[in-house]
Amino acid sequence: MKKITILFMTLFLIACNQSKQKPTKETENKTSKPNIVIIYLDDLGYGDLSAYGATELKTPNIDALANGGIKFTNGYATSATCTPSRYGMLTGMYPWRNKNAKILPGTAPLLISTTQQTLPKLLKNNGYQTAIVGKWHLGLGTGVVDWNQHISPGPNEVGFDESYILAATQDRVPTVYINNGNVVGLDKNDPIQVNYFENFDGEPTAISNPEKLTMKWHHGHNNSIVNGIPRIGFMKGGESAKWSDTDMADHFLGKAQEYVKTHKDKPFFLYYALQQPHVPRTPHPRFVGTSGMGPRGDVILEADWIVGEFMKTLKEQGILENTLVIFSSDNGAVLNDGYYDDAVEKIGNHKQNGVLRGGKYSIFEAGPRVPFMTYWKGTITPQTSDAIVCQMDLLASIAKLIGTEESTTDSENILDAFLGKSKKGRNQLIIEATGKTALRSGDWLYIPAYEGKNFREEVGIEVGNFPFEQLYNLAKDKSQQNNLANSNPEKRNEMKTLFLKLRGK
Ligand code: NG6
Ligand code: CA
Repeated sequence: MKKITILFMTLFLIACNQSKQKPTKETENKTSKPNIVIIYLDDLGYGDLSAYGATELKTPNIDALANGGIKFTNGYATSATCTPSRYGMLTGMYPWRNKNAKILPGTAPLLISTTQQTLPKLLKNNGYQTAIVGKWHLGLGTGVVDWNQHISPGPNEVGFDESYILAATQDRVPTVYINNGNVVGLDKNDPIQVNYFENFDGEPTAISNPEKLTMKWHHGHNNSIVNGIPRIGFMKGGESAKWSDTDMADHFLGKAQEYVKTHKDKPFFLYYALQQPHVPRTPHPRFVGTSGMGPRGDVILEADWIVGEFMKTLKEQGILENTLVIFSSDNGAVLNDGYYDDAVEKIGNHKQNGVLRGGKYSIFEAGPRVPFMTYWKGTITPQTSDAIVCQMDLLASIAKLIGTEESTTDSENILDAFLGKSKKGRNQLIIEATGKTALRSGDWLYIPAYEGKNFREEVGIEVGNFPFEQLYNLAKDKSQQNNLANSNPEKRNEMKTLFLKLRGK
């Protein structure tokens, strides 16, 4: 009798346990609250991956995401440069609504208001652990930053529980890592000073001491020298805190892997912003010469390896099927972005922007249209999608995914497109390039008349400025060769009216 009671009680307890814990955990983790990782490259072009048609570079690890998930052919950053694109993605707002959303110096104040909605805030408020590892470039502090004290506000004040970042770009000072607002490895007896207007007395620059350079500057980039590389901006002190350029990719990978390992037991959001293939291109010695295309190709292969290692970590930690991975780039490709590094000379047959016209800085498609994929093993069915999707839409779409709603002004819920349940994304999108905007609507692209030069010689890119309007049918003319503005005035006027309405003019 006694034995039977114990047996029944044990069975009852097991049953309770199963019904209480297992299903709840599964529903929570698998369907409504997957981990979310954004892997974001810097200046990777539409044609830089073999999954997107590159024949001269092989990127098997990133291709695995494209081929095992959704490869978007009409995936956009909001902009053709870094700061506005990151602003758009993290806030869900068009960057042209904020007049300060342009390429920022390393000393710029925080661009995102601490009262603004952001993707990490949304997730944090819904039970996620949140972190950024890598490039920030959205400003820090409120005015003059003292790099020797705790630096705030920054990523930790706009929704990230944890941050391990470089402040601006790899070519801008300060060339140090910042961990939750504190410069890493700083010796208080050797304080850091940063200035974007004038040099510190007696400090070497690329102009005064060209013999100290291991990399030559082509345009800009002739201020302070760090690790033999001339940078934008002047910096003094902080010797022990200076990063190693060639170790940067491994360094960030280590931080991203560590984060995954230590946070895998609860849902997390990791924004992993790699620095490649932005200038200065500094592959680790084990990747030097691997592409035959010079440092730009080498760092793309390095980034591909890094992505593979990171994905392995998700797998080894047993969370691959419970993690939505989004891969993209902040803007299109540029070859010469200010240093002599053979990017132009060794390009061979590689088409860094595929068939798209323009490049980084350009209102033509190669500016904002970038590689874009969503990957979720076991949940997303592999496919190619022509849906128009923008990084800005992640906020409203992810809100929907985790069972909440978000109606910021510009982010659209296109979750079904991101999960491959629909081939329809947004209808319209305003794209931006160095302050100039254009309208994509369906297959059509309308660019207003703009003053200024079309061809920017120093970077060798057509930025798209013409003193007349441009209209393209992107379905038939992906390379924007036939301006239909004159031959199709009806469409042109329809697009113009819509553009002015959406732009609020
Ligand atoms: C430009 C830099 C360029 C790059 C860019 C920012 C010069 C002449 N050029 O001003 O090298 O740093 O800013 O790139 O200084 S982005 O991808 O972060 O937007
Ligand atoms: Ca960039």
